[in-house]
Amino acid sequence: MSQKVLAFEQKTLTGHITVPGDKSISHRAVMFGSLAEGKTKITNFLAGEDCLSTIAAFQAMGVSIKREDNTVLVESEGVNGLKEPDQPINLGNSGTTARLLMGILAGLPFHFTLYGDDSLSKRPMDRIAHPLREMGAKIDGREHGRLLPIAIRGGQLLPIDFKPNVKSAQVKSGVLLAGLLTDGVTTVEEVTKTRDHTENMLKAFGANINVEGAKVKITGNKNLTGCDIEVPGDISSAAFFLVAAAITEGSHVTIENVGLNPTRTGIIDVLNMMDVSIDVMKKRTIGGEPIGDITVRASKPKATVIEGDIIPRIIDEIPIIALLATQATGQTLIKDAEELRFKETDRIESVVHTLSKLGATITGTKDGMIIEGNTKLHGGVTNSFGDHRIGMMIAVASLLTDEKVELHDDECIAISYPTFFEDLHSLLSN
Ligand code: SPQ
Repeated sequence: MSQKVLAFEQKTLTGHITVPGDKSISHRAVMFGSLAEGKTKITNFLAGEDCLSTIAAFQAMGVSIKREDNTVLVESEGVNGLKEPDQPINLGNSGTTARLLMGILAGLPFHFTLYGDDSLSKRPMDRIAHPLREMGAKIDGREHGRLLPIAIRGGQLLPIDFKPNVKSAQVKSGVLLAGLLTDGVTTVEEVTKTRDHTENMLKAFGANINVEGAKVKITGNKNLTGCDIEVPGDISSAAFFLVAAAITEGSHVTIENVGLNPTRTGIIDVLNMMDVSIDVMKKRTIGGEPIGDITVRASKPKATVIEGDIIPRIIDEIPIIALLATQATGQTLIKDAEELRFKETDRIESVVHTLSKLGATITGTKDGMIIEGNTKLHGGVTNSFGDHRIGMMIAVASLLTDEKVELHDDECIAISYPTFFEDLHSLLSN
């Protein structure tokens, strides 16, 4: 495990950067390209470790996938060209690969074994195994299929009408992908809308999928056709620099070509709610997804209450929002975010532990956190616990400390943002 000493002399961030491609969209582009007949060219692909696990999984099923830097070419004969893998499939650290892939594999006439790293092996898979079993899938694994390693004997499935009891785009997507491989109409009805990249992109690949309010309907057994996908910059990665600029004196940062899908832009709403100076410009659309440039200037943030339907729209940004709240005037409350407990770490526990170590006054609750503002943070020895978003939160926190911050296990940042430190250094050196 590697470690970094974070001690920046210059702490003002200025300039323009682009962040790497969106992780959720990159995964889906490889998966749907592999299910589609013909060629799919993916540009601005995120070559982070999680998305590389998705590529390897489909290569193991015989799909030709070639990558040169951030461009990926998928050539597939479609669903009928997929083969049974010779070996168990390693999902690494990636929850998205696990849950979406389970939906696909359940409908293929083969046997699969899936496993992941220590973190992924603790994350719940029953949320997707249950509806897939209802559709007729044969799934077994540790704790009756709640935990990886998991074995799937795929085959002919039946469509279902499904109302998930967790707010999860991965569960919705896994069921829709299983639905794609059945005869008939599968419906997923969410209480709170989660990210909708699966719905948008399946349509672009030619699936018969319709969104009617909170309901998504997919009619199965429709062949997909390869297409070109340009991946927007990942707003979840941009969030680290948006917050860094807001809380460091004199900063002024623009992040270009960031994805602005409304199911993902809760961070912009939160920054506005907290009185951060933020502008979104040059709004346009690429490959069916809205994008734009976001500028943030150093601000005097104010505390807020974050709860309800916004939570799925900021779920991956909550660690960095918690850091922002330590610098706000007043007490910030985050509620309804129990899903944080099922991420790469229990992100309520890991955020509270880490920020407390750096001097924050923060308390974890069952479903969120209570964070006191106006806090002077100090240096210390920290650990990402293998969670990329905790690692990046620590790096941004170190911009607020007079003393050095030791970050242990920093290499996990490559899971979603391999060039994070290069981009940070470039903004600090202007
Ligand atoms: O893929 P993974 O490991 O689950 O990654 C995370 C992340 O922080 O990058 C969550 F830990 O993002 C998820 C996100 O939280 C990616 C995702 C997707 O692409 O569909 C959806 C969200 O998860 P969920 O469980 O709410 O559906």
